[in-house]
Amino acid sequence: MIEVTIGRTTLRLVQGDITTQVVDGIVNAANSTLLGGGGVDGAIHRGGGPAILAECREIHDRQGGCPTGEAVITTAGALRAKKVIHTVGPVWSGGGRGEPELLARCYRNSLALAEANGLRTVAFPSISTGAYRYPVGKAARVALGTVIEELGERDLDEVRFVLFSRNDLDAYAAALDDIAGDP
Ligand code: AR6
Repeated sequence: MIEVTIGRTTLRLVQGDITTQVVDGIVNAANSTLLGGGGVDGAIHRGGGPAILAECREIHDRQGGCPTGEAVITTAGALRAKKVIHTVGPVWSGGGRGEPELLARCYRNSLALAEANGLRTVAFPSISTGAYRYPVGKAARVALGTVIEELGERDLDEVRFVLFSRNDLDAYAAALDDIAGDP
């Protein structure tokens, strides 16, 4: 585990499964339909049960899903977290189509939604670096750079990145080292 303090917030990098984290809110790397998929999205819906999809469906019917870079919030169903924040990362297509800014908006909007809903502890997966093929080293810099910038504005106790593989944890650790100095 890697841990640094940014203002009043503890920023942690851990390797693990986001669905088992004991935090107020977990973030889902969803798609714009909000109606489920594979990867972390599939794991969250499997673990949380049908209550999550029911709320996603309501949002889908009300506002037509969720555009890339935006975020919405639902129950976490049977998961230990209280809420799931669903955000839609960009599909990587070389980096020249606004992918870094869109990815940064996922983190910004998710943190704003967390704070607006009174969540004190929030866990993120590595958004866009699976099915959406964003290179993990580049994504890690955007993710950590954005979160560290945002933490000046937000009243949160902990932001945790839950990386599924050792390789991803190493990429995030290297990015944190570059951005924040020796952790
Ligand atoms: N806990 C933490 N991280 C996980 C877990 C888990 N249980 N499972 C997978 N990961 P992806 P994307 C990691 O593909 O690239 C879905 O079908 C995974 O190893 O879940 O944003 C959606 O519906 C990778 O590092 O999300 C969308 O259609 C990271 O989570 C699309 O995939 C993200 O991989 C979104 O693609």
